[in-house]
Amino acid sequence: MTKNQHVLNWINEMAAMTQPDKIVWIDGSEEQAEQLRAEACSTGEMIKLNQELLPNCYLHRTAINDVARVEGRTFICTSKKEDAGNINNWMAPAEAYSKLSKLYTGAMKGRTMYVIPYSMGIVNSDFAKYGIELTDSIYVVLNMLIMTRVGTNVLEALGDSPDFIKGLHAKADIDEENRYIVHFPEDNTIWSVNSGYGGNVLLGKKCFALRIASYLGRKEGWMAEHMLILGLEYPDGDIKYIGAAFPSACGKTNLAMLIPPEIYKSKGYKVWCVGDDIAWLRVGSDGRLWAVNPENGFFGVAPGTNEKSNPNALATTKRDTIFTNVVHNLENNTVWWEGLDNNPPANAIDWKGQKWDYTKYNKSDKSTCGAHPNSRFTAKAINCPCISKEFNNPAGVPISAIVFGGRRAKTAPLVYQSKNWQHGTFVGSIMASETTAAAAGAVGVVRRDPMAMRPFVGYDMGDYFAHWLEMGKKIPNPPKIFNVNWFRLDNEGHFIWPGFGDNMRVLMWILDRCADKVGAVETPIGYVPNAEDINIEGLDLTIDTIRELLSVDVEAWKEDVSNIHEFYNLVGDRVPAELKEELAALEARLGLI
Ligand code: OXD
Ligand code: MN
Repeated sequence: MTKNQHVLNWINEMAAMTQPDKIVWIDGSEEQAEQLRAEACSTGEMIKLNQELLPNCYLHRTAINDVARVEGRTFICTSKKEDAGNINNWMAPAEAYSKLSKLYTGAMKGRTMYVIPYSMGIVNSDFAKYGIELTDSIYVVLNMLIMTRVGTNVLEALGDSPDFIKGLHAKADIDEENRYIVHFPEDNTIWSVNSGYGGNVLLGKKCFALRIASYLGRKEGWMAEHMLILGLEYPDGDIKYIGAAFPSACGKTNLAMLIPPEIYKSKGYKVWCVGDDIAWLRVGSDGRLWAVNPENGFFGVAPGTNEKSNPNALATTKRDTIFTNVVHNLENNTVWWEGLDNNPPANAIDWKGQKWDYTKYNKSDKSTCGAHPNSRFTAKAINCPCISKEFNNPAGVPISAIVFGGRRAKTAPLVYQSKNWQHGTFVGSIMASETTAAAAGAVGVVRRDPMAMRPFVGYDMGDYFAHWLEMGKKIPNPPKIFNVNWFRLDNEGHFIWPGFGDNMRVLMWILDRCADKVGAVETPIGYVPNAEDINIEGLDLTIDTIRELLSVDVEAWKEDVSNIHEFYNLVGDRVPAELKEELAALEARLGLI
């Protein structure tokens, strides 16, 4: 399929080590994909679902010990330890190559090595970056066909160039003790072994599009971020785009596919999804920041997805979808998960492959769940009813606002705006989420997750902050930066803000601020809305509740500041002076110094 010697030599070398019985090149054709689906069904690797109700949909179960990303076994292998930083696990490249080579040796004996040429971003566009993943898993091939752009055209676009990301994945024995997800940013290489779970093995996603891409972005002057991208259309047809970063499991997919509340829908407002997880951002020739979603599909969490929380995601999964670790409903050969509806199937198999008795299901005991809490759907972006018409535009979309957010019971107000790019970078750098404590109203443990990138920056976190500041200097017309918190709790531990589609009310304020259409109140942490500027028409909330949601809890912030100091100390020497100055200025405004 290619004469590129860099590609061929590398494949030969990897094949000599892993010793597959045969090598199959993936060409991106439907015929080949169909053959592979049939093969996977014949071995039990996948189950073909009811083709009338769920055309072209399949079910897969991972090993029981292999159901999520493994941050503890994820490494950044730069030649100097300090370049990987204090937040990442580090191993010397030579040590990592030698350790993993032993695990790979002979690992594909009796198996087939599939060669997947893929592009992150639209082939031949300015944003595009190419990768080749070698894997012995048909499940990986079929997921990559959904999540990325795969095919011979990628090899044509690559030509004779050595500029591609070399990904090697072998299932080996799915041995947890020897599971490694290892990145060599200086060699454009990713090695993953002993896992079959998506986030660890679909190497285009977190490994390439975030960890390696963030490293390349710093070198080349662009950004790779853990952000959804959405377009909000006004009744006159104008569309404004927002990039939003939230830690995993904070509702990125739901926000990206938001259905406007009736008060907006009836006037002709619409929301379009460009991406739900990853954004690559570059400065455009017009001086604005432009974004693409480098992926081609959604790898979404199934539990909790339903007609109310995310009807667009649900509709997207009705065809061409691979479900992983959900309940198999034997009554009609379909799928089910907790939070889909109130009708768990009576005749069903759980994610572990065991007969599942739904009457024993107890909401507060995860071990009784039929679907694994991190069970997933892999679905095509183009099947999403609200996919943006710019999804396939190689130029991307111009970003008006960047939104950060996490789960905070008290500390963060519903929304606030930073003062400028530098302050906005500070706001992103102190992002945090609290684990939900069981006791009503109790505040959980704070995990700082800067820009929602803690597990995904492919280099030192302090250098990453510095890169954000540098980028700010290169964008003549930068987006405004905001922070939101949908998760504020009342004293009884209930969420105050309704969330879901109603989050649009906050996005409207954000875009009004970007267009200089609305005022704000200056507080020690930034600008918050005047309560009457959040539209509550049609909501069962009073303006006083909005005031409460917008209030800045100075005592909580004072406590938070010491946690921020600890985190900056952990990040280490490379935290930029500008951010330390922002922290000192915040302390002064809070009356601490
Ligand atoms: C994540 C994901 O864990 O997108 O962030 O899967
Ligand atoms: Mn994610």
